[in-house]
Amino acid sequence: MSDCHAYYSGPIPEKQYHFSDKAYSMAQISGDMVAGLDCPVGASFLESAMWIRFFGNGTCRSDPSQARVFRLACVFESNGYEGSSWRHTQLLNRKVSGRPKRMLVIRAIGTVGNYDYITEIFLGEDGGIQVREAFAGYPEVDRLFEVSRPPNWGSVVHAEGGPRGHLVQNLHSHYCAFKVDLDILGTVNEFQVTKLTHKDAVGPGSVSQKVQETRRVSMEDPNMEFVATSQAPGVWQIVNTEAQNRRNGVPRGYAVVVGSAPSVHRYSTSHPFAASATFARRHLAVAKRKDEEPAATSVVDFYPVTDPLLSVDHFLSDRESLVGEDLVCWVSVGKEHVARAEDQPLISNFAVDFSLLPWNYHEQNPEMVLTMIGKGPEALVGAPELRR
Ligand SMILES: [Cu+2]
Repeated sequence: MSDCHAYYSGPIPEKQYHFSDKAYSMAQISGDMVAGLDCPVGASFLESAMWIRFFGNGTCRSDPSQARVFRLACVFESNGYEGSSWRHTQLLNRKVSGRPKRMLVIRAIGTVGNYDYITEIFLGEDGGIQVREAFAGYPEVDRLFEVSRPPNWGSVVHAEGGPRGHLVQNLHSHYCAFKVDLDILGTVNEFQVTKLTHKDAVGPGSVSQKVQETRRVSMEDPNMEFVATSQAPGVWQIVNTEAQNRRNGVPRGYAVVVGSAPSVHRYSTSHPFAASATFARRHLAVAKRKDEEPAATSVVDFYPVTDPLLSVDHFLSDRESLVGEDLVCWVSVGKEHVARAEDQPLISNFAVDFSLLPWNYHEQNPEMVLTMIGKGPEALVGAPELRR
């Protein structure tokens, strides 16, 4: 994860504010992860160093020489709790076979103040990787004393009036940037997009039908915004054209699939938040990998800026070739947070996610050769049953 941003609305435009949560280190004000709450009892915990200490008078000190260890992450195996990875009922005899969904789970929790960020990576047996970012904690609020009509910059979550005013939870968003440095069988890769469109009817009596079209994206372009939307479904994938799948002859690759309700920030490019938030204009940007482009944002670009040190738009603006190159996917997943009464006093954790799925990488479903429940689709129907 490269950064998480939050953009808050306000009662007047001048009271809008935003957070680059990387500025809070995403780790140094965290607490230890708890067995039985954050991870199953028996999970392996990974420790890291914490060198910021808080004192009772509200001050804090950063002193690496006084660092202590804390439980930053855990790793465990999830064995079938999410159902099956594949399942089949044989139509003729209704016998069932399948493979319980087993995953290696890596979970880390970073606190930034009011929110805890729960970052999870699920490694599946088919080579698929799901990345999930869950938000936990409490949103920022403001007060409103006169309510002639509901505020459009947030939701009243506690109507009290009087000297304390009404409590309004500001409309805000969460956008997290991930750097996905995919190397498909080496670093000579390219980026392909498959789009679903509709082909017109060819003549009287004919009807239109949907078709799939795959094209290569040959160069970086800051104006190209890959946004997962129901209006333009498709597949984004990084492939190695020199490594063909032996079964179907197409390039082996991995797809980037946005899994959660898609949202991108809709600020105009002139908005003060927009310059350091170009990653969140789209779900995916693909750029040539460079050492001088290590992260989607810079920690010093906290406040509104016109010329950020790091910006996905800048990465794309030199329009370099994406063909036969070492590529990086900048993936952004996020959510607009409209308040509900149940957000008080603490929200229920909610998550956004994306997946990296093998796409013609394997010759067939690799999980079919693993131990299964039942006898398997081929063994389920014997010759005697077919004769019956
Ligand atoms: Cu929120």
